[in-house]
Amino acid sequence: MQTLLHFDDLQIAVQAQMVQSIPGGYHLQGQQISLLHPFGKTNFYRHGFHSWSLSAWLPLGKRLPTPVQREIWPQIDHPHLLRDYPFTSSGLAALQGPDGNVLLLGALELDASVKADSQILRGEYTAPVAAGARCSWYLGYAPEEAVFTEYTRLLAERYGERGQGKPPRVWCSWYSFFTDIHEDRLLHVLDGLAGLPFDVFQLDDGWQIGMGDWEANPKFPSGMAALADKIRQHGLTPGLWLAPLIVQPKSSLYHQHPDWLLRDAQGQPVRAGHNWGDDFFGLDTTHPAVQEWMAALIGKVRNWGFEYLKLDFLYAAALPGVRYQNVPGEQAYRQGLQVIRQVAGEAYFLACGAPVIATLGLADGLRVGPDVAPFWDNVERSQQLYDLTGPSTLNGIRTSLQRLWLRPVLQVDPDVAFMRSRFNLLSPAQKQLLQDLVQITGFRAISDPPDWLDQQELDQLRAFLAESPQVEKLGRYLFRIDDRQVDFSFLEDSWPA
Ligand code: 9PG
Repeated sequence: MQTLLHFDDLQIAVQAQMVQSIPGGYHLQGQQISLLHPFGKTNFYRHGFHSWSLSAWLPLGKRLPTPVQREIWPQIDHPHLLRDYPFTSSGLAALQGPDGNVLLLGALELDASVKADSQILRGEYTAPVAAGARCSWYLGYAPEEAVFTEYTRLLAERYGERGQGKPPRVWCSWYSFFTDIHEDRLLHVLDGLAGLPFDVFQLDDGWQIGMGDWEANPKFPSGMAALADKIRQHGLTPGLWLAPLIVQPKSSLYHQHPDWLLRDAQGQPVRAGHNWGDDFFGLDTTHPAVQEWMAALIGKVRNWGFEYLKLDFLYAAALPGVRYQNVPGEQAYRQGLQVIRQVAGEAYFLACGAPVIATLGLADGLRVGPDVAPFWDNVERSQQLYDLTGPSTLNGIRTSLQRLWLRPVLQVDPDVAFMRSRFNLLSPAQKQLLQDLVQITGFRAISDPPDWLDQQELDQLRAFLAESPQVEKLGRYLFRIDDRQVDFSFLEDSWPA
């Protein structure tokens, strides 16, 4: 049906199955929703599919080319969204009105996307919806903060809230050693952290045999339980990185259980990306044997003594494909996540590379941007391949800053801040911007080994971890931190030339 919706002076024609007025906006139903908007080439809020995917306000007139490297599309964004890039969005999208208000269309179920041009805003549940399934949407027009807050409230109502406590202060091995970690090196860092107010010591990628083979490799001769024990003896919570939903072709899982992989209509495994020198693939999380295997894996890691789990590359299980149960990608992924959440119990679960909406209510924290790096821009990837998800501080800040609205539903992780000047190409001002973003989110993670810091940097780190400044949001790009204003408006003009 076609109806006219009213928001004070604004009238919007909408095509939907059902329209109902609710406080603060409208509740719509329909597999497809079309809105005729009068805003022309206004600013569009794009929300990427998973943690690393571009989320930003972009003018509808801005032609941002599609990322070039197709082999890694899934690790950039949802392949369907990349086809009409960039004015496509996962779950929700928003348009800037001329009076300063924002029109937000947000899905309340999974597997939805929204796209826009200068006349139409169109929401769609991408997978065919089963008979009787709900296709609900929220539509609001109000000041930006209010309209996002209302949508978040509805998401929290539907999926539940987690991560209401104080976010942990984490030391993470990735942004200093990458995969070059080994037992002695980490024990040395652990000793060096004495007296610094961290909560978690988290091993990242590099401890395992491979994706699918989640056992300690020869660089960890004492085994994972012994290391977890050492971490606890130092007064810290043991944390571990895993990518439980992806497998490498060289893994034993890949050879032993080919039927556990997510496959395409031709029966080929769905490529989830390229990393560690090879393609990697996603698991079919609707398969009962996969669910059993995931439960056993998380149980094993908990038994080793790890109580902070950074689970990465999770989007792989939410890609389009043919599954044991015929459910769309995000719902299939969520089934798997429910198993993980149950076995994880009281452990802190940080989701990374994770479909955003489908993770709500199950993870305690969520990475909300691409990886940061000790340099500002990843020029080859951003300027030449038009990929704004490569590791760089600019890319990290850009997307994380436009995902802060998620904070009421879970803790938002903008990735680590750098204190070090050693092995770091960031200018003091760039380092400060990243530290400020981290303080805005309250999720403080650091990767600098204390050995790499001079005395002044160590003092800065101690203060950074010990003090929680007063933060106030003054605008889309403007914040007050204690008595300083921090301005991120350079992001409005941070697109590839
Ligand atoms: C470990 C890292 C760290 C990091 C995660 C994730 O090829 N890629 O596109 C790609 C994207 C992200 C990425 C690695 C590779 O980083 O975000 O914190 O845990 O994995 O491998």
